[in-house]
Amino acid sequence: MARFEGIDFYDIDSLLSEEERMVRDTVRAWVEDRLMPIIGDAYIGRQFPREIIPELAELGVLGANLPEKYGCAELNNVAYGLIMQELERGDSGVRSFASVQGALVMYPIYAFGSEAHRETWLPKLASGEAIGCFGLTEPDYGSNPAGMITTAKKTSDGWVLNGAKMWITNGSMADVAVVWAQTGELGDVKGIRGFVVPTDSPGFSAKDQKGKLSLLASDTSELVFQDVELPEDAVLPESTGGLKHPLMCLTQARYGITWGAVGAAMACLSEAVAYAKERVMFDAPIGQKQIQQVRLADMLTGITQGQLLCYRLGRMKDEGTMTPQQVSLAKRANVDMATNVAREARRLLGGNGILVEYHSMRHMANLESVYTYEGTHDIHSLVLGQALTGLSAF
Ligand code: TGC
Ligand code: FAD
Repeated sequence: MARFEGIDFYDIDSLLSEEERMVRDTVRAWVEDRLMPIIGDAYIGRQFPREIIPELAELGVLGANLPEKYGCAELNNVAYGLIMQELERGDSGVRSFASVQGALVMYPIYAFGSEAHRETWLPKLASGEAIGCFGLTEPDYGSNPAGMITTAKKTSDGWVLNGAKMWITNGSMADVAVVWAQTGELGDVKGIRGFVVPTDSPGFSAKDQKGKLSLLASDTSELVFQDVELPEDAVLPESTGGLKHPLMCLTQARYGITWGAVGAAMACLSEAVAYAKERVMFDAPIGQKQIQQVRLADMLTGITQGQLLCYRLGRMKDEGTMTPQQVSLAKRANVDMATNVAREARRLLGGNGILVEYHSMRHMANLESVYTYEGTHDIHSLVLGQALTGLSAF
């Protein structure tokens, strides 16, 4: 398969700084050289390829938009987005690993933790020495995490954690979990708070989620907390606003997904174009048939629209004007677009399209998870409906 050259119909490249292009090209080359040769086997083997973690750290992609002071690359948000795009061009599970580590573990420790939390955990998480996971979803509270039943009860010298979390990315590999739990209202503090939980704490267990048909090269696990005793300072001290603080983390991760989905779609279009030019049927390349050209034109249109959304969203994030509702629109639109592009690419590939040697079906299956996690497509529809009407339909 030829090296990936990029898809940039509207010359978005010319809007990027030299540093942004350099970051994108570095991660792109790593994906080509290191990830693409192994991702098919990792997927079929249902294993996250752990050997890439030191390389991801070396590339500086873990918590890449957080400060250098804590061992991070301190890149702007467009460069961060481009990293997510390139990683997900390889595989959504690899982007998920980096998203969770950076946006859902390092970000809350940075934004809501104490200086001691930051100094203890951020350099280790940036260097890949420690792996993190984020526990919000529960078996009975997915789209509505406000109802969570996991509790952290205050004791005289700390906290005791009880409950369970479901569908947790990196859960079995993690050294540390950021866990959200009901504490009951304590003075001005609303009742859901974040806790930094070392996974070797007695009473903590993680179990691999069996039977997945999507995101196979990713660790997805259930966490159980049985009387897990935590010190007083396990709580993220600034997480005092109920669901608002975990939702702020989700906004960071959803932002990355917006870019990542475009990367997956680019991989599929690139594969489809190459195949359409080579595969001969009825004495001509299938790319010469009008039906396939319409298919490719629709893919290119969706990707170009998605790229423009990402670019504008990234600049707004760097200016500090981006809203969670704007992120909802982009996550919803781009993941839907990528899901359609992957399906159409797989169809264009005919029988070969179901083989692991090609990438579109892997992306198609992965994107079903991406469509569902970080707020389902429906939930983001309701966020936008509320933004337009002022009426909540949840
Ligand atoms: P609601 O009353 O609307 O809001 C409570 C407070 O939070 C504020 N807020 C947000 N802030 C930042 N970012 C957001 N996205 C925010 N959404 C709301 C809001 O302004 C309010 O603030 P304040 O000051 O008034 O207190 O909360 P609600 O309980 O009605 O919930 C709204 C809803 C349904 C949108 C929310 O629960 C939701 O987003 N549900 C979806 C759950 C979800 O996305 N879970 C993801 C789990 S993690 C995951 O999937 C990782 S996948 C791996 C990977 O990322 O790769
Ligand atoms: P439900 O909330 O039960 O939704 C079921 C259906 O009902 C959906 O179609 C939904 O759109 C619809 N629905 C829900 N509410 C409404 C409504 N008000 N109106 C209309 N329709 C509605 N969570 C974490 O905390 N950490 C992680 O690391 C993590 N990683 C994940 C990895 C994978 C591979 C997957 C699949 C999930 C992961 N999740 C994680 C959980 C994910 O965020 C949830 O699956 C998601 O929020 C949806 O919750 P649910 O699965 O319980 O579906």
